[in-house]
Amino acid sequence: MRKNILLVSGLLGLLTLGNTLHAQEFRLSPTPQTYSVQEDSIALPAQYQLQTEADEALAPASVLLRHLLPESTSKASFRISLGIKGDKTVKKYNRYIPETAEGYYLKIDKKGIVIAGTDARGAYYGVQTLAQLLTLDKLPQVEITDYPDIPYRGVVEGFYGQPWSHEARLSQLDFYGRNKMNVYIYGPKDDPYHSTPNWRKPYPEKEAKQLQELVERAKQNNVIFYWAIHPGQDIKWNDEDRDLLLKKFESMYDLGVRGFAVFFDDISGEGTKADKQAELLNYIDEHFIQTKGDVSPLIMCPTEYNKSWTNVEGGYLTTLGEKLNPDIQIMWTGDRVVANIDKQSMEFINPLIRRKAYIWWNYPVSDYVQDHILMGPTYGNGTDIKDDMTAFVSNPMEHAEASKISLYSVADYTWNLEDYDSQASWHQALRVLMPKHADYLETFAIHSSDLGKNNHKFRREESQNIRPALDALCQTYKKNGQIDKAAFDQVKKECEKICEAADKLIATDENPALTEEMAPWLIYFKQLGLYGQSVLHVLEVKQDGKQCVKCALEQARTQRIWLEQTGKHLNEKASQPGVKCGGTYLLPAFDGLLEAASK
Ligand code: 14T
Repeated sequence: MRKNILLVSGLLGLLTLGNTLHAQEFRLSPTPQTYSVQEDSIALPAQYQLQTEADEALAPASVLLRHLLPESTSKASFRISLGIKGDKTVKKYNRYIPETAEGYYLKIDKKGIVIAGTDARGAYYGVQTLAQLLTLDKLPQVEITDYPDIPYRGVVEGFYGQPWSHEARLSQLDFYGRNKMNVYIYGPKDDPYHSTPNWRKPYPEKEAKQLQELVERAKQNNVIFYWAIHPGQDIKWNDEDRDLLLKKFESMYDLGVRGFAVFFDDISGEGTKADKQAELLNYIDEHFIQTKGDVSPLIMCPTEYNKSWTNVEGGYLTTLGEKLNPDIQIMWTGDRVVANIDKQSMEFINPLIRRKAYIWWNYPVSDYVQDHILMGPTYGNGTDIKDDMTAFVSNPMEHAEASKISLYSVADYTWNLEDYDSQASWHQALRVLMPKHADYLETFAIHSSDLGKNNHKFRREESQNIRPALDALCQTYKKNGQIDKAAFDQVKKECEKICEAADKLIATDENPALTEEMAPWLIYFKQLGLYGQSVLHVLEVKQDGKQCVKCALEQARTQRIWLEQTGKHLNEKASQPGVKCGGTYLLPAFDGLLEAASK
């Protein structure tokens, strides 16, 4: 399969992988900007000679390369050159190296491999692309010129609820490195040392040590670790609190942190004043960020962080735009708290804040719909806004591993907006998370996509694969009691698939962290599949007239109670207790059929 594709693409010459190849076929992700491949692949040489500069910034790239290809010797004729624009090792290729920050040029041919980065992170991304190509049986002869559309891409752990575990965070940072995301912002609302009341206090020893470990892991993955503080609910605008905040930042700096953020979201009272916020932030910028010299630009989240909460006449954002030092980044969630971002939303905010907004995308965060788990495709953001923002970070679910479905696609989207294909990216994400159970995972995910009715009026497509059959079956049956045979068979098959997927996913050890997070929903999902089957059984029994209709009805109604009770008693401590999936089309369709059959 793979070889055919490479042959075809070889004939096509230049292509962008994302457009040409489909799910289950080989794709590089994030989708490279330009890519060409020769017809014949090469066998991976047993040994090679590594040529690179001893540059500390290149360490993550060369460590990764040596990990991928351990057999380096000084004698082999096959050469791998790894370097940064200006290095002797890649001098011959200078003109092919992209201008854009974090770009790289990667060339593989019979003589060797060249990985030439625009900068150290670019070189690292070149090696990450090579890592993906090395999963093929043979190495394709490629030439790739690649760079990100958005300068800062990543994740803000900014949700309410159970913060991610230390293990989950370590795994996330590796995932970001592999997928070319360069930002992780630490800001879980329910860490008391991030927010009120303890933002002034240093972390206890154990937490401090873990944060230090995270910073180290981020560095290995070329991810900038930002630590955010959320002081607004009780901050006093005096020198004492200002100095306490700086002291806290200083203690985080000592743990290795080189990126800082101040969040003023979701607060009331004194803390919301724009001029006071600006004064404090400029002070931090001038007396901490800039004096350190090795710290990334300061990030702030405003109190009016979305359009629906913005009172333009009130002047809050105008004040920030005018007063905040130009190098301070301002976050923005779009037209609403939870919203997709498009050209219009960018054209509203950028002039107001007099800089390009730092997008905080509130998806797949589920802290306001905790009875749902959001596993569907990632779609809806504009593909024409790459020049309108400095950053795009996603706020995920408290379910870290499940969030990777969406984060994988966020990485793909933010790297190359125009070539982003949400369906293909979703399919590939499912394969990355559970290679051997991807089809089962897809069955669960397609019915676990929508959020249900919610305060933010944010909805997602759900059960798209079976909607036409469900509609046909329900319509005909409700109209004249007839069964649309083709639709019936399709729905029946889907119910079987649901039960089988639930069984396989609960039992597999392929990705234990993911199974653990999905478990409450899988238990419900199985009952949903059984309920569907019991409803279809009623329709059949009623039609053939041979079996006891009353018994079948009784059975289906009991199964409905099992479903209800299962859903209610799982995830009971959440602020939206219980679990739900298939709630948008499957369950209403089954209920409707059962009601019609009861008449
Ligand atoms: F900072 C912001 F950009 C932001 O989105 N803040 C919070 C965030 O921590 C949370 O995860 C997200 C989704 O629930 O929304 C914001 O929190 C809210 C939003 C509300 F509309 C909290 C209360 C609200 F009423």
